[in-house]
Amino acid sequence: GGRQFFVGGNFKMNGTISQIKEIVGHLNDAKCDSDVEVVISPPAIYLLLAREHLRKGIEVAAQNVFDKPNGAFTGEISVSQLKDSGITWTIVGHSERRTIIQEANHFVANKVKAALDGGLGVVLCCGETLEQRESNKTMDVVLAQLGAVAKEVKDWSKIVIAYEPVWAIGTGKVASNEQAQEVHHAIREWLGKDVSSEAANATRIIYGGSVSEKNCKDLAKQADIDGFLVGGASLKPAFVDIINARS
Ligand code: G2H
Repeated sequence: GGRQFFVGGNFKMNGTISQIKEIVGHLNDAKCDSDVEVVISPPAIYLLLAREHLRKGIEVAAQNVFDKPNGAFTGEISVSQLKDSGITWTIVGHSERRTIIQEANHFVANKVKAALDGGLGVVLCCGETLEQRESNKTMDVVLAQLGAVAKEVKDWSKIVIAYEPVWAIGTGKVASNEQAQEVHHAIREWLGKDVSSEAANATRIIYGGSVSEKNCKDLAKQADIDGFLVGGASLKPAFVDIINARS
């Protein structure tokens, strides 16, 4: 208990200038619970636009970052460039990057380390595919993803863990309250064993995968669910209902 509720909006590769302005304007006018940490993550090309129009108190996250300092890395964006632009968070290791772009666990871990070293907060994603779940490999997969980070990073105070079962992402097939709670609890136990008891108590573990204004309230009641990473629904006015899931 005592962990601040965290709700992230992952816009993925969606939006136009006018749509981003509209979403930001809606958030600026919305009544959000004051004790919820809210972070939105538009595509890279709109990060500055969102930061410029968004009110104070809501932060902006990149959807990805590179693990090396500025230099000859065509197409990439550095931690220091995000910082310079007022972007204070980054998502790392989203399953769409792990599966479609084939980012490996160690590459994801290097990005987390670079981001933390440069002073960014990190939403670190993990989660299993349907095939892995059905062959009882859920925790092996999730702990291999998180364990790669634990090798590089001792201080987890600026990491938010997002558990996103791949089979629940964008499918409308949300994990049940019990399925999500079970994995969140196991992640917290692992933090206690392999990182520190402090990390186990303080780290926010948020759920992602077809979160909607309808299913968020019951998920938010689970003991180890400390918020959400919202994809599709973060583009809609219903995002505010998800931010306020606990009220
Ligand atoms: C999971 C989630 C946001 P959606 O990827 O990261 O997306 O809510 O659309 O399933």
